[in-house]
Amino acid sequence: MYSEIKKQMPSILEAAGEIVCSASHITDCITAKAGDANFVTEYDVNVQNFLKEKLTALCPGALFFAEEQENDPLTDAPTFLIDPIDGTTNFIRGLGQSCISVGFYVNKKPVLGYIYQPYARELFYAYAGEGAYLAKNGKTTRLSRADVPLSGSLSAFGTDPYRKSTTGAETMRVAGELLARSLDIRRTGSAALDLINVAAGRCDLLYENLLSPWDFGAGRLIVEEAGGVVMRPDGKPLPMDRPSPILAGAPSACAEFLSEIGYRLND
Ligand code: LIP
Repeated sequence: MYSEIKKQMPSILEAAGEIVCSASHITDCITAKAGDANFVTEYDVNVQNFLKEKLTALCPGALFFAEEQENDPLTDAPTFLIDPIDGTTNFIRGLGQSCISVGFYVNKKPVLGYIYQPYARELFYAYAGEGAYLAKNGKTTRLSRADVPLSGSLSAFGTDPYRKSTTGAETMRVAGELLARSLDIRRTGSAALDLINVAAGRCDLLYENLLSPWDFGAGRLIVEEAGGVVMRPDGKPLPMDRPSPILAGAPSACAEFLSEIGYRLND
């Protein structure tokens, strides 16, 4: 099923990636959004509009749940969850660590997931029940991440920066606990990049106090199809219809997180 989407997505994402990589005068087109340090650029909107145009032609009638628009609640209808530039602040600063994330959901369940890292020209994708893959330099590799304990993990965390004035202390508590128990910790500034790093075994765990469905819509499927687990950091299932705290990674590392570190925010 969805063979035409599967066939066309790589070229659509490559073209979207060109919008990101060819951007110029980015600092001239920034708008502040609600919260601390939350920005959107003209390029986020351009990529989102480009993707909506191409995906509407590819899948007429599909709905969109995307970061840079007002969204109706997620329904059971076929829906694309889009973060046009995940890691917007990285994009603004030229850090080269941003991704384009597109998940395709039906009945609020992940069917297809795509994350394109345009600077590295790496396309990560997964089809539900059919595995996760990395396509790069004309070669496609199936992803199968090892199970490792926290002591053998490189642990990534996000800083929930748009709410740092209220959740920053908990973020740093968890980061300190992860540093004490893991090989080391990492913070990339892009949740989608963190999730593909977990799927590829480059990292082994991701924790963040709060992400939106467009941040993790594609990445959760890619991690799960690569042999990882994804949940809330209290062990409950990750909801797809609202922002949520997230824990993703190797099963053993995540189990230790639940028993040794835990989650203390009320949401
Ligand atoms: C960002 C995430 C990042 C998280 C930020 C924000 P954006 O996405 O990728 O990991 O810490 O809160 O959600 O806003 O750059 O698309």
